[in-house]
Amino acid sequence: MATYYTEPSRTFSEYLLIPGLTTKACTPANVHLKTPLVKFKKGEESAIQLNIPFSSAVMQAVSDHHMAVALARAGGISFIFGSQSIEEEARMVSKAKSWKAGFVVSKSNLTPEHTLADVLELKERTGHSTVAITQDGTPRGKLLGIVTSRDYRVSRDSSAKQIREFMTPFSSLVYGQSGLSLGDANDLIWEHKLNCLPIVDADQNLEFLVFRKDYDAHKENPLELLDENKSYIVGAGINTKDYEERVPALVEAGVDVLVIDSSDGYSEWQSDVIRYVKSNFDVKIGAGNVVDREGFRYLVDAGADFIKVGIGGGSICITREQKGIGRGQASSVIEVAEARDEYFRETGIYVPICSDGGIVHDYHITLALAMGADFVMMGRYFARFDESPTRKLKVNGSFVKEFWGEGSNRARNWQRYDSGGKSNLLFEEGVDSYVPYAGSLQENLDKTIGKIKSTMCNCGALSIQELQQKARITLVSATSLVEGGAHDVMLKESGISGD
Ligand code: RVP
Repeated sequence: MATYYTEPSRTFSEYLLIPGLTTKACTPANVHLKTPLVKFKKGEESAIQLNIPFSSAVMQAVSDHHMAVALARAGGISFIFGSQSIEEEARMVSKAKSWKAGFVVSKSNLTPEHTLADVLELKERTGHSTVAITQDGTPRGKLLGIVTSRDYRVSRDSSAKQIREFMTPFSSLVYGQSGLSLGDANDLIWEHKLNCLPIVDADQNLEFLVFRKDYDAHKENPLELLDENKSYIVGAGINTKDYEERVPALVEAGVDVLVIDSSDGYSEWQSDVIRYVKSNFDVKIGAGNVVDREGFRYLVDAGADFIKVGIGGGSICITREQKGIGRGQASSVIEVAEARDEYFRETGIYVPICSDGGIVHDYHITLALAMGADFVMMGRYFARFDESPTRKLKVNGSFVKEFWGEGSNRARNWQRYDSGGKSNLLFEEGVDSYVPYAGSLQENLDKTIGKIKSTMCNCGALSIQELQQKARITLVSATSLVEGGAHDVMLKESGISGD
């Protein structure tokens, strides 16, 4: 007879945190979000620790080398998608690994035809006083000059003055050629008393800016996740089919950590992959996805360094509808976290778990952490940003970005859904969609992290570990959910004019 669970499987929106005592020391500035990525023994530290508990999904529409650099710079990790050729994936890993900390893609750009008013407006909006002037106004366009606040006087100059009249033109700029090392860039900065050194390619197209202040202390990215060679830490996805060719290529490219990307990871295939990797390479490997104690234990016994949790909760995922398998994300995390703690008590080995998929609101992240996740993996969240690899389009007057599932016909990642049959995707388990465009990763992360830290203070917790110990979590009734949003008021519509 089948086994029946007495409890329904639940999702994050069904829970809330109840505040604990907030001491005066418990301020967001004192909260840290450091968290282990890979397993470690009691009393020791994890060999890789994230500075923020975020990872980006192993998906074509989310994690390429650009995302990997941007997220590592912020303190998290990307897992570059594996549903591409081995060569392409290895190339992306190697690009991300060779990206040098200190080189930034220019965030404020205008053309010579723009005016002083545009410069001032941009400065007000972004806070950056250095503006790259390129032919087409893009961060990678032909560099024609630079504007800094030393180039104009707001009190004297007309705001209609064109940039071409007051920028420092390319002919007077000190610049570096692409391929310059950070050390050499810094020498130029000091020699010429610069604040910013543009790096251009052979065709004068702008590649990066190197700021004096970035080199000095990496102050802008105090949380960046670097290896001992000051390269960003980068992850990559693998599958249970071509791992004997893919893993050596990724290791050669310098990958720091692998993850077996599968919709259902409780399988002998995964166990084989973990054992192969462990006996041939010195590289960390995560496995999954699982939703219960048994799945966790099976993959941990095979040697996995972390376990990914979640089936069917992803925003683009239709696995539950198509196959009738899965479990509410909250219930999955709660049970696997219990299994992880049990395993730790028994063996003294702590195996981090990652809650993957189904994060809709920022507070879902805090709940996942409070329920025992060590970090989360998100697809939709990151797909909305400039740094994701997909096209930005205007649909019905609003900017959107494309976002498609690995199990959709567009990605055709059959290896992720394979259970030993033919080498193709028999039916779709994901959809092709749009998500609202949301701007830059860092701006959004700052807001999300601000909310998480604030909630942690409400709960009296200064670290994720403390949150997990102290959190008090309640189920919410369907009726009380209504109370959580704005209710019994008439919302003002934007754009209504007065008198
Ligand atoms: P979300 O953050 O809700 O967008 O979920 C992302 C997760 O969804 C991925 O990390 C992966 O586990 C899962 N996914 C990716 N593709 C598909 C699919 O096509 N069904 N599901």
